[in-house]
Amino acid sequence: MIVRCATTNPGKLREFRLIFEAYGGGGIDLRPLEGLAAIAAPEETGATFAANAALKACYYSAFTEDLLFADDSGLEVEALRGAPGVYSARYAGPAATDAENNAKVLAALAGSQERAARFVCSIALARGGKLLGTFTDAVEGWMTEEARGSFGFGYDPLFYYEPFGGTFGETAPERKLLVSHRGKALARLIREL
Ligand code: ITT
Repeated sequence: MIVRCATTNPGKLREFRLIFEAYGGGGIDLRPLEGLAAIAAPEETGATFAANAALKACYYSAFTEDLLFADDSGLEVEALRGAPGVYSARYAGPAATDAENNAKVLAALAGSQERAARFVCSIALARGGKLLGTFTDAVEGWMTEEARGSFGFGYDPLFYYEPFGGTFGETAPERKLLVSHRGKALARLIREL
């Protein structure tokens, strides 16, 4: 069975490939959505990860006959009342880099002892513009005071995961996927498929 993935984020795509490999493919042939770069991205107007994942999956699935999924994910920091949340990719501005977003979140937390945070991931599955399901999961951790490690992407170097004794930036991708928001949300989708 061919399943298309629609994401413009290379970090996410790398992780999806790894997760499908870890599940031995499960009879699923994962492929990126062809021509994605030429398709205008939809506006992410949802108030929740699940709403934005559904919006992206429905939109992009109109460009293929195959099943397609999209991911909406991000970091919720308790002391920042859930920010950056659904704005995680553009926290420091519409074209912000990971380094700029990380610097902004560290500045917002400067001097704060309250550093609990979670990553959340919603994955929506659709075909022909119709939503078939949404799968959400999360992982709890702590915000560090400086970036550590160069694995992963986004906020990984700032996210301390206590059971591993290090940040996701210091965690090999294969290990991150066993506990991560994305690994667990995709496992739910794979079980459904
Ligand atoms: P697509 O919409 O094309 O998939 P995007 O990067 O714009 O790509 P999102 O709107 O879902 O996707 O934003 C997710 C952001 O949340 C991402 O850019 C990272 O900054 C952050 N993020 C999500 N998952 C993460 C992870 O596993 N590790 C670190 N940061 C993550």
